[in-house]
Amino acid sequence: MNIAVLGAQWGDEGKGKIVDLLTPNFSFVTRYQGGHNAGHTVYVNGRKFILRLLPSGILHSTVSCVIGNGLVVDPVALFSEIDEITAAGIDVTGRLFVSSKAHLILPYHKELDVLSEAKRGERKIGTTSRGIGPAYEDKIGRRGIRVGDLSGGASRQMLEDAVRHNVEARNNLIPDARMDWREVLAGLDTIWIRLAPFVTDVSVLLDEAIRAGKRVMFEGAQGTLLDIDHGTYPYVTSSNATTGGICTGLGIGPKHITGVMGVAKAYTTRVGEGPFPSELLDDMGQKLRDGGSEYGSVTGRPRRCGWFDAVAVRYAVRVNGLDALAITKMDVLDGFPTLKICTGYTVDGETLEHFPSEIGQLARCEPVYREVPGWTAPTAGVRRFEDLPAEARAYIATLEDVCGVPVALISTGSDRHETILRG
Ligand code: 2SA
Ligand code: MG
Repeated sequence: MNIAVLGAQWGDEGKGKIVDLLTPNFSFVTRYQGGHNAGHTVYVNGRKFILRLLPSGILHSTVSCVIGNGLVVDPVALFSEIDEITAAGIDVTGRLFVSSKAHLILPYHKELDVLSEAKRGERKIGTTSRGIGPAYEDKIGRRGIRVGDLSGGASRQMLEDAVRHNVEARNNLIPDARMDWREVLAGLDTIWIRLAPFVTDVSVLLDEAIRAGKRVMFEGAQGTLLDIDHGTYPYVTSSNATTGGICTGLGIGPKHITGVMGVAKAYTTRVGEGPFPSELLDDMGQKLRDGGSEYGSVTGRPRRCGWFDAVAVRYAVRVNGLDALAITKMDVLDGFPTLKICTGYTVDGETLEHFPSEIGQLARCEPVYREVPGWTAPTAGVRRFEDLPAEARAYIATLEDVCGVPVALISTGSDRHETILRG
């Protein structure tokens, strides 16, 4: 089985832990979209690793990791991440592959990200200011610079023209800017020296591996509701975090994806701007933030917290074709006397059956809640479903019922072992 593990909410669902846990069953772990805006936290032997651009499987020395063409790669961020894990005794030599077709995030993209946010004023997206959006803009605008363009195989003149054009365009946008395109070009030559050994045709690599019976995992970043097409546009990231992004982001056929697991927290969080119907702006929201340490793993921003939103997760089930859910951070709900699950939305006196596509309508949606009893005995660290308090088992059964898919995995703590695997 080649399975996808992706976010069923607004990101930060705890995908990193799930990917890390399942990795021993796979030969490859691949990323297909996004960039170093992701922050996948994995604890190994009590030690915390935050992976941004590298697939979470990198912590296992026998697994090969792939950065697909669908990503935007900031080489400086990539090298510093490689340095960090190398210093921790993890060697990436010969097992990290970067697509020659991935687009580069260059020094001007970050500034353009910040500028674009400032220009939007109150309508800002709340981006991670990593240059993700502007790099994807260049890609779609057909002026982007790809990893393989640095190889010298392509025309040097074309690369030079592209860099000059992009830097000049950026200088025209930023007041008093005088970035020198020659310096940027020289920087690319230095980058290539270090990047070259990792660069490959990822489509060929994966297709051959899968045909030879090797197992591949597809690791999503961000989440379904941050997807550029299916998320809460315009409050989204600039890539396809949903299953559709896997084929385009790696260059493989859909039949190579044999299963899709969605990861969702036992409640909901969101970082950045945009509508969030089940958001809790009261003490309860703060309690979830404190209990779940809900702060951006890359930017440190406090995450907005709310009850589990089954309308949103049902939507993720449909858009991604989810086979099952992994429910994370179950232990954060320990000790709440009662819990709420958002099972529907009402808007303008009408009950909605489906997650709305129009942002204005979503912003006006009122959650319809089902109140369920909490549990007093802790779920923290529990490893067998039977050992969960009855109310926690009932909570999971309700989630299965309202989301329409089985819950195959429950996380009861941050460590690999603090997990319930079902069937
Ligand atoms: P961007 O930078 O263009 O991708 O931002 C656009 C929106 O996407 C959201 N976004 C995220 N949401 C949750 N987690 C993300 N990764 C980091 C983490 C974020 C952090 O794991 O904690 O450290 O703050 C992530 N990346 C992008 C972003 O908030 C915008 O709403
Ligand atoms: Mg995250």
